[in-house]
Amino acid sequence: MGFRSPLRGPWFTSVLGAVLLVGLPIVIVTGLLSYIAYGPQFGQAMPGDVGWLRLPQFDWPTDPVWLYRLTQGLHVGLGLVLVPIVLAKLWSVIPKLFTTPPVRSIAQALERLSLLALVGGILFEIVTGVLNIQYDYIFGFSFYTAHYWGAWIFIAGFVSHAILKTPLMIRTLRGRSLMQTLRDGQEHGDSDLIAADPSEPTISRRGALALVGGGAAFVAVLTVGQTTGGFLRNAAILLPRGRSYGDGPNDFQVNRTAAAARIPEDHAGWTLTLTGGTSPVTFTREALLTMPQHTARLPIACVEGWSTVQTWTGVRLRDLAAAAGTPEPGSAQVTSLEKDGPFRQAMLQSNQVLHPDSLLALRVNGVDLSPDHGYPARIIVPAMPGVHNTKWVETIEFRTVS
Ligand SMILES: Nc1nc2c(c(=O)[nH]1)N[C@H]1C(S)=C(S)[C@@H](COP(=O)(O)O)O[C@H]1N2
Ligand SMILES: [Mo]
Repeated sequence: MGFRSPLRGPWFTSVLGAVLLVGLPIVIVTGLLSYIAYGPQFGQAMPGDVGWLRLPQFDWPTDPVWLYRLTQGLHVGLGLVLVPIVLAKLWSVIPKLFTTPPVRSIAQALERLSLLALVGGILFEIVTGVLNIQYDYIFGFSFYTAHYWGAWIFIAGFVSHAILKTPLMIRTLRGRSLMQTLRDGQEHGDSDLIAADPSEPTISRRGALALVGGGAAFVAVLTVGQTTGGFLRNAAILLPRGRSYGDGPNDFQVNRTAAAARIPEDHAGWTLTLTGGTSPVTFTREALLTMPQHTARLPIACVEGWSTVQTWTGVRLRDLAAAAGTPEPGSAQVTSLEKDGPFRQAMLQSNQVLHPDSLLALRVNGVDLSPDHGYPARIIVPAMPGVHNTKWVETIEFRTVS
């Protein structure tokens, strides 16, 4: 096969490789942190049983309050921004992927296997990740499970590739200055990345780098609005869900609407039930409003990368724990009015119940919660993944075990 672009060469590949060598570990680590933030100790991270790939388990912190907003914003945002660079890097090494004969030695067979994990793994992670933020769980299998196992295959490929190739990358980048290479446009030396019979360039090397960088910048513009909100939110077309809708003070991202969750519209008979003490305790919404109210500015940060900061008012979870007769719970199980759906319940860690800003929110931005944001009451806990901030809460069971 003739791959004749004069742009290909070790220098071009190395520049892209250096960017990915810095960027991809951030995407990997923040992704694994997201798994831990979901609370695998409660069996509520997916996949549940990961055998010897079990990550260190620790209670996800509640401080700083923007922690998950940062880690997951980076995971999704940086992950998207790096897509054009990954594709350019793959393009730059295409001749290598098609060398003949495909296998010459055992060492080379192993190297090619690691390339398969690297290339297959990253393409799989990009496709599953992008589809998950575009559509509502369209997979016949669990997105989380697929994305988790895919990640480990990719990590294995990435680590072996980085060990094998980083020395060559450093040598290549040291050998020629950026300016020098951009100026004369041609790659030199002896490398099977350089076309033996190059065609006429259709674009300069400078232009090629600008194209790739511009692609990444363009994706960045289409992404940052998911976190910044405001004008750029309209440009965040890569995250169509979590767009603002609602009225007045309730006008901020809604993931699942009350209608979609089939929450009844009439809450006249609603009560909150707390269990775990000697006997269950129930509260009407009026009764909750007569308890001490606390206000906190806290983010909701979704696994899909979008986030928003709002001002929530309600009863402290630790006050509710005390009212239930369990002032120092080891954990708490929150259950929603929602009848089914994967997010109808969540387990909270002890630190998430006891944090002074952890609330059963009744109001947001000075008004009652809207039905879509969880009326009559919802959970809001600092630094917790959005998904565990259960809406339309019906019961909380405080437990002694953690
Ligand atoms: N009962 C229930 N609570 C839920 C959900 C849900 O589907 N059902 N979605 C969760 C998810 S994934 C997120 S990101 C937040 C979003 O809250 P918001 O719609 O008020 O912005 O609510 C969480 N609480
Ligand atoms: Mo979410």
